[in-house]
Amino acid sequence: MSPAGTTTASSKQGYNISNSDGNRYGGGEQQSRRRGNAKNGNSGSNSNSDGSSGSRNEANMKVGIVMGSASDYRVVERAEKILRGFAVDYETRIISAHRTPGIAAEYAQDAEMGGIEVIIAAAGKAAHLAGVVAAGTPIPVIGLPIKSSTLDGLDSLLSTVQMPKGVPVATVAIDGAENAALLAVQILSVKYSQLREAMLTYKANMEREVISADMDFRESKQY
Ligand code: C2R
Repeated sequence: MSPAGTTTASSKQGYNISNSDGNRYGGGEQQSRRRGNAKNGNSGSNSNSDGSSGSRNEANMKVGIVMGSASDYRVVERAEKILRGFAVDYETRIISAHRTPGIAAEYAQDAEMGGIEVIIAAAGKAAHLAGVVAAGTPIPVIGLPIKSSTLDGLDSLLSTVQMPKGVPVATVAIDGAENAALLAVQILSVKYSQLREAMLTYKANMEREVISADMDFRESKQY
């Protein structure tokens, strides 16, 4: 039972963070691959894109990303990039609470068993995906509202964030893919101290970049 496709990525550990633009925060070597039949990242074998047996540890599968449609991927791929930068494993799937309700429920139910520790759910329009997934799992769910309609994403934002009490969805900004990934990293960093270190470095780099931009700006204005 597989939707249109599944993207997975895994990275060897190592955090040699260099900048805050989403390029690379971890020194780990990336291994990306497509796997069409795995329900989640832990169900497959440890083979890399080159088919060789990888050093990937099953315990590395951390973030599950679901998106309501392939059309959301232009935003979601920015979250993947951040996760790769932190050497956090992820798996992205196209699952819709509206169009594939059975698979959505099954995904939520099986996520924890599959080793997923945080879920990012991206959807546009009447975005019920994050809420439905959150209803079916104790794992924290980050809602990523996608701007995909004539309402500029306000519909997605409200339908993601306005959850009834008892079923929280930690919602980021409309198309806020980077923050969705960063929040996922921060949640994981409670358990994985190396991610906390990486996040501190990320923040220090970001601060340095802004200070440097400020200096350049003031120099150009000759203040
Ligand atoms: P199409 O581009 O496939 O028509 O989808 C998707 O996330 C997408 O942004 C248009 C939009 O519909 C959204 N969608 C949802 C859900 N499933 C798909 N909001 C859901 O289950 O909430």
